[in-house]
Amino acid sequence: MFVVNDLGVNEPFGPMILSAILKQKGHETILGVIQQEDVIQKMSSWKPDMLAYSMMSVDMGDMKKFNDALRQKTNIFTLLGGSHATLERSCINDPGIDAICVGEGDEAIVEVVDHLDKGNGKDIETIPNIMVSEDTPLNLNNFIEDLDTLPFMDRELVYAYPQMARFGIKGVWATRGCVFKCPYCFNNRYNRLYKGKGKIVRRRSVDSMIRETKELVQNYRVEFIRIQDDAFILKVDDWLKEFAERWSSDIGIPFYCLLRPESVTDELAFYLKKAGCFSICMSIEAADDRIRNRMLRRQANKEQLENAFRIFKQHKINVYANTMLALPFTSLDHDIASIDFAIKVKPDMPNFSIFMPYPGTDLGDYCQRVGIYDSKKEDIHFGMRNMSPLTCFTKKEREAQYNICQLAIVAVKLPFLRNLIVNHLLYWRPNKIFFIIHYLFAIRAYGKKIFYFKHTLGEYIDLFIRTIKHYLYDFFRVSEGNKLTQRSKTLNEGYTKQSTRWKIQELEKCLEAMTGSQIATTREVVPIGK
Ligand code: B12
Ligand code: SF4
Repeated sequence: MFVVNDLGVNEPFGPMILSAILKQKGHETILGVIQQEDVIQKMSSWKPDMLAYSMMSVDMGDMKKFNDALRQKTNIFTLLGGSHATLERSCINDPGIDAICVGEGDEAIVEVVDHLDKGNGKDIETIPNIMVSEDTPLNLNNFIEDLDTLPFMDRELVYAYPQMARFGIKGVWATRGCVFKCPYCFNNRYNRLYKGKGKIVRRRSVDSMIRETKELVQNYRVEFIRIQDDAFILKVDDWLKEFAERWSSDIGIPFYCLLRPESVTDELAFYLKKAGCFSICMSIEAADDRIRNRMLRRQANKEQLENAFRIFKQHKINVYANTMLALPFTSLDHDIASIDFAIKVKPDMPNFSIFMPYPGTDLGDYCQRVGIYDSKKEDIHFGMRNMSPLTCFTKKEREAQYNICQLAIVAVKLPFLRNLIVNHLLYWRPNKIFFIIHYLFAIRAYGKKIFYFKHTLGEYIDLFIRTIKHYLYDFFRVSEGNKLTQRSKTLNEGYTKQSTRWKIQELEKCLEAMTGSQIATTREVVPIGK
């Protein structure tokens, strides 16, 4: 039984692909969703032999609560995979977890299930990518090179949930891997972990992607497609040209995908439009050149960013753009400069999120190393719409950053309100009215500009209920996540007494550390505990 924390509007591709592989080998699978059903009850009627958790770091708090309760009742074998287990491998120390899968699980999961079937669970640590304790030497399989050998995802696993089946937006994928080195992202360390184990970016054939999408369209309701790859297209090549031809003729459904701004050319936008691209996601991350290009190792300069936005406007492709706030040792002026840049380039959906120092990333580890982040897990198990867990900001700064998250979208959409927001509202106490204003602006921008399709009235109501539920869930976690732990509070008091000059020096050091290669890499290739 696969277990995920929640199902939002995006399907969990990891379990869907692993489930398809297991079914191909004759095994049976089912899904359990911690936030949506009584998984323990479902287990007692379905009687699985193994629980296969697929979790991101944000899910780990909820997952642990569930698993601890489960452990009071049963001794079922538990295997944890996904991005958290891959980068934060010390999670194997949790006595409730029997094994973790590091990296790609496509081959490993079959071997684990076979071992369990044969009753020799003891040898499981000999399976590549699997660790049963901190001392297990990490032996990784090579990256799967030919993605066409993978089966199509098991959609039924997720669409057995009626709200997922009837939702008009469905996801597909074309590539695995991303070559960029963004220090706040999983991929940078992931690639180092897999160094020498194959090509980082692998792409399935257009034919395979089209056949899977056709099957999807024949069997389920599909009005709009989300291509979930980290960076879908990097340049104009034969693959893109073939994709543009075949998607428009064989599928003909509008889609959304993610790109890097420096890859954008007029020709690339032309082929995307030709294929039927309706919207794209392309991040700004920070307006300040040094922060964007040195701390965040992004490669586009301001002109390239402006140019990319202009090109998409010309081709009538809508843009969803992320910007990160509260980066280590930055000031509110940096964040306000990011609002102003977004006002200039006018993304159709401007999203502002608080930087979270995810474990096992270069920037996350740096924050720990210099003592501005308390790794006590309560802090990180929240999304990017909480106050910053970094202790280098004053309470006033943390509140203002949080308000930017809520109100920057209003400043971008209605620039005449920019001064009111930047000079006054940002400094108000965070409140529920700002939260609701954000919800209304975001839902409209997503619905009209990014994931647009014609909804029936029933669907509008359904979507409203689902998104409001999601937001309320966030809303209550936000209040909880906004509290600093006791240790962080003490650290915070110390840091906030420091001078501006000290902060500027620390910012310089951080820029230097992220630009250079001398970054703590304890979790890289060496197995933990060695
Ligand atoms: C699509 C996506 C989403 C989607 C859907 C996520 C989902 N339900 O799967 C949405 C938009 C909801 C999302 C949200 C967020 N995401 Co996201 N997301 C991704 C993305 C781009 C692709 C995931 C994917 O489908 N990959 C393809 C599949 C095939 O790969 P996979 O899931 O990794 O599975 C493979 C292995 O991991 C393994 N595996 C996975 N599960 C299991 C289980 C078992 C038992 C085994 C054996 C193996 C195994 O085998 C699989 C096949 O090889 C990844 C980036 C990435 N490259 O993975 C980020 C990523 C997972 N997201 C990330 C983050 C941070 C977030 C957010 C917290 C951001 C935010 N806004 O706050 C939110 C969390 C929302 C929440 N729950 O509160 C981080 C996670 C970092 C971490 N340490 O956990 C990633 C890695 C990107 C990054 N910036 O580094 N995300
Ligand atoms: S481009 Fe995106 S997916 Fe790739 S490393 Fe950077 S943040 Fe991660």
